[in-house]
Amino acid sequence: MPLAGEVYAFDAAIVREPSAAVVRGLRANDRGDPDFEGVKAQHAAYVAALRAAGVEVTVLPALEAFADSVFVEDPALVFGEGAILLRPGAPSRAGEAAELAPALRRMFGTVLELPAPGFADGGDVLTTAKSVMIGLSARTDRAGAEGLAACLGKLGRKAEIFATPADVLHFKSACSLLDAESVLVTAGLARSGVFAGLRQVLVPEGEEAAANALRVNDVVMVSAGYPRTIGMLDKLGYNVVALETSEVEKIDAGLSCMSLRWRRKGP
Ligand code: CIR
Repeated sequence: MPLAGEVYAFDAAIVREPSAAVVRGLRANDRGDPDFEGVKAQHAAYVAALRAAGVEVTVLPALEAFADSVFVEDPALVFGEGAILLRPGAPSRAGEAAELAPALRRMFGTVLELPAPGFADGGDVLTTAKSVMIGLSARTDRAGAEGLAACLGKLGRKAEIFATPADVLHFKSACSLLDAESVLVTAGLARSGVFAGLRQVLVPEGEEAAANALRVNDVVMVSAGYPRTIGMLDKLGYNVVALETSEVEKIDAGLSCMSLRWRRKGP
């Protein structure tokens, strides 16, 4: 298993430019289409924040055929030890893993593929110092989660499978790692008891979407629309970077979804 600090120490990331098709991105509840220019601006600020946090970011070109392809976190999972090509659970996103494969094969010595059958989205995976947590959701089924656990075993990682609250898209829509001992979590997911052994920091009621924060090296990126969460994390001593996510939120996305992050292994 990784050293505790390694779970948020990243020096490399992959992102993908949003395509104009992003305005047709999947969403559970329609709050209007996102604005393409707005998504591009929010994405650019996110990439700049990753770079400012010390991460070397590889930017892949936009894919017009895949409306949600800017959310690279879902079709793959990456670690210093290797990458895993997943099988997204939404039919319109099924081809995204093949689109990522060439870049992953260039950048990783080991690239595993999720065995059939089953589906798994990277948004359902939270890596902690103790294990790789996989949430079952509308996108990640039991067969996919078990196949993923087997792949993780090949990379020397222990996996644990949990339920995702019914009202959220992905496991990580409701939680994120703040540091090796602490997780930012909605009250609903906290109640389910999945985070035994970790300090749970609850997002204030009404700011549930803020739970998808992103710890990268010394900073915690938090959606700018949630001032009470930002104030709380600030008071707890975290180095908060607030980023606008209002446009990507219209298609159920947040901060973790827009990158694949890892720490390269030394020679
Ligand atoms: C989807 O429904 O697949 C996209 N509109 C949003 C994906 C968000 N990804 C994530 O939470 N990891």
